[in-house]
Amino acid sequence: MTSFDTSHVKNIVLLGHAGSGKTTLSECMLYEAGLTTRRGTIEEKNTVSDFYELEQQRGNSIFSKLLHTQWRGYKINIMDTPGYDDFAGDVLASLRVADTGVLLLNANFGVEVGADIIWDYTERFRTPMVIAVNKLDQDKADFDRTVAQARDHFSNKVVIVQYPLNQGLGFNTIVDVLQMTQYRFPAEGGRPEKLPIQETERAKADQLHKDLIEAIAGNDETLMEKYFEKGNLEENEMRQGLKKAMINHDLFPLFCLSAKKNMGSGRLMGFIDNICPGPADMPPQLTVNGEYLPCDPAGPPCLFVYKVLSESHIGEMSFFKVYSGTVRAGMELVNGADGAIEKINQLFVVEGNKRIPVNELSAGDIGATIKLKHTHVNNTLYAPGKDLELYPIEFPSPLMSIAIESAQKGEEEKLATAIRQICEEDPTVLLEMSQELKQTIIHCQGELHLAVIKWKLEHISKNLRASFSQPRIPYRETIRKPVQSSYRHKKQSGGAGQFGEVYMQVEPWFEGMPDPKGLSVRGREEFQLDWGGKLVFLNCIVGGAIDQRFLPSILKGVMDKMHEGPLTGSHVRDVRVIVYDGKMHPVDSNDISFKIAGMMAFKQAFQQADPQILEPVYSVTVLCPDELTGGIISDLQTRRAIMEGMDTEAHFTKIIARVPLAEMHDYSSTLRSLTQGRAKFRMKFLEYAPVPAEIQRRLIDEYHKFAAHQLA
Ligand SMILES: Nc1nc2c(ncn2[C@@H]2O[C@H](COP(=O)(O)OP(=O)(O)OP(=O)(O)O)[C@@H](O)[C@H]2O)c(=O)[nH]1
Ligand SMILES: [Mg+2]
Repeated sequence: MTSFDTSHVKNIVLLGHAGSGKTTLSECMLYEAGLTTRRGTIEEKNTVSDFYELEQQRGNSIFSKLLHTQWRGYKINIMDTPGYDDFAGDVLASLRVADTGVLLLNANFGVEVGADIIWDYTERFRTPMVIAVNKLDQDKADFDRTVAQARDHFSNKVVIVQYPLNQGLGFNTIVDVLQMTQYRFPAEGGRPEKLPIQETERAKADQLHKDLIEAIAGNDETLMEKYFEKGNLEENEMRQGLKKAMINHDLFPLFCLSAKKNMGSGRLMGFIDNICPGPADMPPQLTVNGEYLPCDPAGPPCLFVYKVLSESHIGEMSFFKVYSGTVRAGMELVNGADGAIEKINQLFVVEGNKRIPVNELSAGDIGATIKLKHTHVNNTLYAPGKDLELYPIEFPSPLMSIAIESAQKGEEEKLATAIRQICEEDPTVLLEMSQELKQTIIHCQGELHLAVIKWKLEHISKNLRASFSQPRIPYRETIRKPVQSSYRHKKQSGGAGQFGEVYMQVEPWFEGMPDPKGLSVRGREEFQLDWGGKLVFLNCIVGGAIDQRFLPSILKGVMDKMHEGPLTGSHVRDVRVIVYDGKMHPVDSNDISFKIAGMMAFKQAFQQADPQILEPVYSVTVLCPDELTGGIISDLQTRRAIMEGMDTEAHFTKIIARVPLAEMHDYSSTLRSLTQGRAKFRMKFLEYAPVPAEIQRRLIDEYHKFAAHQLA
């Protein structure tokens, strides 16, 4: 394998809604470049990219893949990404390192929701974008509608480079208005005949050519002057102008494809190597410490790890892009995250599940290495003595949580290790060991993502048996009225006795609350509780009824109950406790006596103070096509949602509602089946709110049964 210099590398990412044809296009690209002798298909389960059994079973890509071709002296790294939004993390990671995105649209359906979601991501990275209208061979293909939707949804700067002459079942001809050529493909696709544009299409092609020139000139003053002077632009000027406009995110050229029949992919690759920006054309990377790092093969070596994969027989494989310098096998680099030295023992270029060893990779290129010891996704490795850490990828926050436990005693540690390995590979899987809920919880992107996690667990160890359940809800307890109580703890059994008596008032706490009337406050402690809300503890004891030294013990007793509330064992919040009287015994009073008295007085008062269970409420935002709002709102109403309003965001209708977390458990799968995957949602913690009375009764009953069961 020859190594490629920076100016001969292109990094493209294939993007699009699930099923738009990305993997099929990647097969065409490999075939066109002569890397394969036969195009694999999804149906025959033999594509280079979808090599995992799970992908073949489902007929969908699940993991992003790195492929590459050599094409007219260029190395084109191709990242094929999964279309399902559950795998958005992989899409974001690939976008981070790509220099051009190719967004596939299915000509049958126009702009689907996945494309809208992805477009948002590409705006975040300002990735130069090419749009490819695919499946033009299908009966219901509608090119004009797809272009109109692309302009409407993405940008009016989507500019036609090609249009189909005969879309639908007999599709075989594309008119190219950049080259002003008509391409007619043989029935089996591949290399087209290049023809002059036929007479009947001349006027249309001329007009689109003019539109293209004007769009290009409109972004460049020099070109605009030339265009005014000569009424035209040379092909070379158009190329340069188009490239510049793509880099600035100003123009989005649009192409035609039938990936299935391999029509159009050769010209698309020609455009990629000829015009699409390469790594050195893109703005330099900004390092975390504010310096610019140009993509220079002679600069200090610096690489960024965007993906990690574990393979049973080779261990951990790290995928990276070289952002500066030339990385050579055997080199030692520093990991910016912890300062550890990593030795790059072997370098590879990657072809699906094949690795081809190379000696070096230049700035701009993408490759992989194995057996790094301390390196994770989002780490930057660079030359010792430098400080070149790059900004990390911001992965989407989780949308679904599930509790997991080992189904076999003694396997807990094995299971934990396997989950940690999954988290290492997939930064959108988060693991939480919740002390409060006494559960191990996995946070992920949705039902499909969870199915993949389960599959990975099995893949890591066939014998691991895990069971999954709905996570408990972190309820809170509080009170609604002030109550006074007292408790005397007295114990006399031989030796030293125990005695402590406490009088307290327990009140709902609120911001700006005045001090109690008729009592003088001698001591005040305020606690911002770890679980939210406050405890205010006032010492209003008169005349030394209880010694100052016992106050911390009383507080400790109260705090224990705050930790494990009297109603359901949930944390208590927003309470003010006033200790205003009590009694001591000269010999028997001690810390433990006052701790018990404090705890019991608090518990009694709490139960009489109109106690209330609070539940976490989330702000839920659903984005969907307008016609689906009715069904989504009716479903939300069955989840005790309070509708907050509707709006628009990008091309979605936005529904905003407040929904208790307890009602959101299955939301990702329900929303998917309700809308055939055409809607997406996000949720954010808002506040704790009172649960309705009947739910409070049920929760208390359940807790009592649970506690009785624990005691039995
Ligand atoms: N008729 C027709 N079918 C196509 C074309 N391109 C892809 N397909 C079919 O569409 C289906 C989906 O194709 P894929 O290549 O798996 O699509 P993808 O975008 O990779 O899908 P995900 O990986 O799930 O995101 C397969 O059945 C393909 O055979 C095309 O141009 N014409
Ligand atoms: Mg695919």
